[in-house]
Amino acid sequence: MQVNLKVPAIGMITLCLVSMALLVSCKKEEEASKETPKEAEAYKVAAFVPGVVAGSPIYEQLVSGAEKAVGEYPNASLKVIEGGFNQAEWGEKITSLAATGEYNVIITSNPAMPFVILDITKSFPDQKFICFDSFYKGNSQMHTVLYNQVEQAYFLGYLGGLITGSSMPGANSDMKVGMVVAQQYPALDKMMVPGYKQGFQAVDPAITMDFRVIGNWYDANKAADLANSMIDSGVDVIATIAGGANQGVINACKERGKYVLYFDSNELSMAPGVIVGCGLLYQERLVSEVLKEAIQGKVPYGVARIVTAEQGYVDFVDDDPLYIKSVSADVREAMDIVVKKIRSGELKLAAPEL
Ligand code: RBF
Repeated sequence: MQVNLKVPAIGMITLCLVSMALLVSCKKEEEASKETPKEAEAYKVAAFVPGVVAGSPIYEQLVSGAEKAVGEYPNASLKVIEGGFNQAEWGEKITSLAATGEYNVIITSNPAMPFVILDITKSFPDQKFICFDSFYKGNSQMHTVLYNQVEQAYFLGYLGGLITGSSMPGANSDMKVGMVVAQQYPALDKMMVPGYKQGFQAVDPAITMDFRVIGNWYDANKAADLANSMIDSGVDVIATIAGGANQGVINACKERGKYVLYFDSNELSMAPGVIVGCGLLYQERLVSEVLKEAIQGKVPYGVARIVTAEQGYVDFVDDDPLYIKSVSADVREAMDIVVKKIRSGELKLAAPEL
């Protein structure tokens, strides 16, 4: 009897195990089929460039970073829209984009953009926005990431301070550095100007700054006029934050044997020996990372982040042969110490919330 009973019992157990395994595998398939259409759903990104791409590395990187992220997802696509230099038209142009209802996310970059977008979020409550190089918290449709620009400006200010007091061929006896900007805005006034000042004053508190405003992001002629007038008054090194108009500062310094400090990307090869220092923002990497998070539904909308040199998003170009060639060894040695301190977080330069 026992033997007879054992056979059907083993059969029953086997049957149970087989059906359980079948159930589990069906469940897995069900879950997988739930994920497949989601992954295959189109994910459309619009990149709104507030200005023009050419001549502005920070915008070039916005586009290349977005292309990189979208390129990794067969279902994702990217449309790039240049907003042009008339800032009064940006809101209207973004409104038209949001009104299509086509884009899962609209990305853009500069510190003014969250404020251009705020009203638009009210009219289009389903539209999501990611603003790079900017700070705004508490709007559930918007995620922002700000660079610690105090750090970028400090790198260049420190180098400027060292150069103006150096015996490099273009340096004179005046302890004067310059800064040319396209326009004034809170991020510039609260981070870049103070960071630059802290930098050159850390070299020597007696150094003064000649500060000029162009009035737009494209007028290279006016930028050259301003740079020439600064050089006339004893400036030997000029930091420039002026997009396409940077070219005017570069040309003036080239003609007069003076030095340029450049923000956002390594452009040393654009004017070797003239552009002697470059700050770096890893905007391409940041845009690509954040956009991939967006595609995966992981972006914390409503949150504002600040990224720093210690985290690897802000830096100074010290490994390019052109830097080594055009900046004297004593200046580079002094610069090395400060660069290491900022990279490691030993020298903390806090970025204010904007
Ligand atoms: N930076 C550029 O390189 N090109 C531009 O056309 C440009 N336009 C800007 C417009 C506004 C209203 C603001 C607030 C900033 C702009 N920036 C531009 C500056 C950019 O966001 C960043 O602050 C600087 O490039 C320094 O990293």
